Amino acid sequence: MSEFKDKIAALRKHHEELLNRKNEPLAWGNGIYEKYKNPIITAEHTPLEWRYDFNEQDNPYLMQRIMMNATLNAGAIKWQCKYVVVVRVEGADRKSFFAVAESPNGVDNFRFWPEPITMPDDVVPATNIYDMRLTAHEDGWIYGVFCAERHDDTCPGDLSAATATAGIARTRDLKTWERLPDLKSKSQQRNVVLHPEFVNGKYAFYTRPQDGFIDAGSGGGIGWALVDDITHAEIVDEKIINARHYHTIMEVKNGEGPHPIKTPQGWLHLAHGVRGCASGLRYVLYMYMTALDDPTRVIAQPGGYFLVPEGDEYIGDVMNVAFSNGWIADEDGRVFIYYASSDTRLHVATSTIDRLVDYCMNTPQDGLTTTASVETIKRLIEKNRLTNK
Ligand code: BGC
Ligand code: BMA
Repeated sequence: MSEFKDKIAALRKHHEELLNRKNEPLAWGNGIYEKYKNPIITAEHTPLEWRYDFNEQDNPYLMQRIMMNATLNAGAIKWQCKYVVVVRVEGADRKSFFAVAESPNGVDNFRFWPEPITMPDDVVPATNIYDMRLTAHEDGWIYGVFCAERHDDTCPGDLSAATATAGIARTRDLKTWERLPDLKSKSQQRNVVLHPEFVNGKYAFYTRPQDGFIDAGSGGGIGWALVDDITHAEIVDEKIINARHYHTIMEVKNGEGPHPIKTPQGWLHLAHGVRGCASGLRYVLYMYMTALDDPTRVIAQPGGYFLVPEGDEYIGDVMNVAFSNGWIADEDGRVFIYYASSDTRLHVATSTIDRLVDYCMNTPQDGLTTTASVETIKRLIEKNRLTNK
């Protein structure tokens, strides 16, 4: 065998070892969910065919011709008995694209399908697309709602001026996608999510109105809007269902994660909250629940964060970020929470519907002041004193 062939064989072996690596839950977590030893998908998991030219004449040094930078913020769905994620893959050129990866068990052995998704751009073309939320809607389609980013041409002198809009596409097989017109809205929108059921016969969206590209603005929070026609979706009325507050984990911004999970006790929501600090923005995950008969009425709001970056998760392209736009509720009650750390790699945390509902219903609410927090802690101490008597 030639030296070139040996190099390829070694590369493939190394890659296979990475793809086949077993994952295991970490001990001594918080009891609410288990985090895992290894991230489930990194840039190195992307197929070698996407990165290397294997022709010896054309690539004698066996270099990566196209480098991959990160694998993050994935939509998720259980599909044909597989745990499937639609990953935001970002190349060295800072362009994100969507690619499907699947696993037999949800926690390891994720493999990408051979080609990235070709997302039709037959609407106003976007410069970058990212963060797809997947919704298997009761109308029979699987929808992908994602952020479409374009330069803001009203500011020709400013190369960083951009607009965020919700792109909408649908599919039956996760391979061929039909692009629908972007969601029409008075404001910019990021973190838009399609609710899985019709509400009053209409499509329902979780929205996140924002004043500017980065700035979520003064009054905002997670919004809600009903839409008659998904093929020409337009927000007419929007109301805020999960507002932000001063000195909380979501003081600056918040946004819906994946679509909520239906449980007998209510809709279970996963969202992200953002606050500003000297090192920049800190993104963490939090949960809340809304009523089954009215998905806009909050019935439980556990205080503080649910999941944050820890250890190596702090380090990456955009430090101090935990972000999730995908989870899978399995038939047996297990929940697979797919989250990315620091805009760099994808992880899983596992829990169950029962544990997450218990967490939402029994975690004290944020009293919004130090005094209230201390009183909450003292009530628990007193309860334990009585229990232990
Ligand atoms: C990035 C996103 C980010 C957004 C706002 C975009 O250009 O691609 O990851 O969420 O800016 O900061
Ligand atoms: C946001 C998101 C994510 C990203 C996060 C941190 O606004 O939409 O794409 O993970 O910023 O950079």
